Amino acid sequence: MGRFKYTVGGGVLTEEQRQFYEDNGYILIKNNVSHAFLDELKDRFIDICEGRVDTDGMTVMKDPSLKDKGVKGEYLINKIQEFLYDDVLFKYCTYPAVVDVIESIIGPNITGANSMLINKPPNSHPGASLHPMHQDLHYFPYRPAERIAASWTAMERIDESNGCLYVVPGTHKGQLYNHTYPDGYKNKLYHGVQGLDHLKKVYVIMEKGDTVFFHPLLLHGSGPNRTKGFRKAISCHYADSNCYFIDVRGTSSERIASEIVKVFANKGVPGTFIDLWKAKSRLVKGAPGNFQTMESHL
Ligand SMILES: O=C(O)CCC(=O)C(=O)O
Repeated sequence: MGRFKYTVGGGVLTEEQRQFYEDNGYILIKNNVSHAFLDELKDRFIDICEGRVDTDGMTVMKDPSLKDKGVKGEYLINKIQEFLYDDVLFKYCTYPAVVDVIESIIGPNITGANSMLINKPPNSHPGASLHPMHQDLHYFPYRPAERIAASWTAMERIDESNGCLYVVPGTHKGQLYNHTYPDGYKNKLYHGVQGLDHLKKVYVIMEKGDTVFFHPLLLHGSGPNRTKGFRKAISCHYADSNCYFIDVRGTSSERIASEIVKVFANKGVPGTFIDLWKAKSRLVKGAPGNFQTMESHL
């Protein structure tokens, strides 16, 4: 393992870039997804918002502050999840310039475990538009943490005016905190860590096509969109297919697990928390592993 604990090596990251990730828990790669491809993904998102695509298996979420405002489509939908079985959006998760970086971090056997396209529509209440500070590992019943990594690509310029992603460098080396709903507007399943606002945040200003890769214990969140435009980003969480599953009962993730199990049961998809994670995941590259034991997917 040598001096590297949080990256495997072997992909495209240089030693310096690996060292930055090791020290900070994230790495920003400029201009690594083509604008034309991002426009294709955006068109697909709009088709989904406007009901032109079968969304069976996907989760389509509405901004809670805009639900009663008479807006629809892209002006209302703030997130699409579980798109790994959508032929168009899945192409993001297999995009070589993204997967090659992921391979440097978690190794060559790669499963897409979580997928999200996050939209911040204009005119949302700031409390609903922001994403509270959190750690993604809170949501995941698989380990080890260092064999999981996220990619998050800006689909347009993202800065402090329209909902910038912020990170707290170095927190990937620390503990998994307790997460609860923040006061005020509650986006379903958006738990946050309370009481850590004093920590120094780094705002990751990104141009369209830039991608930030980060560790699942890294504290991060995003601000509200205060502009009259949209703010879109697409993200995938990847796991080494050989990650092992854990029972989160009795841990700080127990509550989110039971909320997620209920959400899926209400959609007619029964199963344990672990069953659901296996069903929503999809092999991206390399040998199948512990995620690929289900015969069916969502
Ligand atoms: O896109 C954002 O604003 C933040 C998304 C995020 O951190 C998440 O969904 O875990």
